[in-house]
Amino acid sequence: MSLGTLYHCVGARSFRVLWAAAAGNIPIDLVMLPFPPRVKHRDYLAINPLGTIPAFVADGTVMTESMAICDYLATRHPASRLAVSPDEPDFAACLNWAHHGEATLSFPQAIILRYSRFEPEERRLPQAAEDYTRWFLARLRALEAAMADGRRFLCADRLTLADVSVGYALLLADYLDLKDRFTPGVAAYYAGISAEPSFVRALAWEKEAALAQGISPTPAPLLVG
Ligand SMILES: N[C@@H](CCC(=O)N[C@@H](CS)C(=O)NCC(=O)O)C(=O)O
Repeated sequence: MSLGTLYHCVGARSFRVLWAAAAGNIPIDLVMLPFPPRVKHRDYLAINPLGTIPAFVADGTVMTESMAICDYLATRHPASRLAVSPDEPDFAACLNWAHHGEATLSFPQAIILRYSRFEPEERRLPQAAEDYTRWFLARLRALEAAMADGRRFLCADRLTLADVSVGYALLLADYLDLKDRFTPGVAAYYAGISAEPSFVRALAWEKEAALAQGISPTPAPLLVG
């Protein structure tokens, strides 16, 4: 039985939810929207007044934070083993990475996107985009340090919410043409995580759903720029 309905735009943070669902074999319904729905699909504001993506409607509640939704799915579907439980050594580390991916890594990416791609030409700010690119790359230092031992996953020797959160930030960096500026440990981690079968399945699911629902399969960050 479906755990809820995900509202998703190709390439947006809601990819984290799709990836978690694909990795954990968690049934969800998927509604694809054009980006930005705030402008191109005004009816969406009745579901999420912020107009941001994702929205996930479950049990009559609308959730609008990508990692909270992933946490919800992992908790409701423990067989997925996407969460690290309190009695595992990496419990605290997993929580920290799961928040780090959005709060520390994706935050500067939103500024880069806005001022290098989404704003009309005359409102773009190359200096802001470059400053926040450097900020983002500097914030990858923690990941580089964690990868020094060549591990494949961030926590608990398996794919967890930590990888879903941080891995999406790296996918977005790839869309932003920043992959060549990754340090070696980050580059190796991204190569491994983006080759994970669940990641590949989630990308295929996203593309298939977009085409089936009449939405462009081009990731939103690549639509302009
Ligand atoms: N912290 C939220 C951020 C949501 C967010 O800002 N989503 C972006 C897409 S990745 C968005 O909807 N931007 C378009 C807009 O602000 O209208 C999350 O993790 O889901």
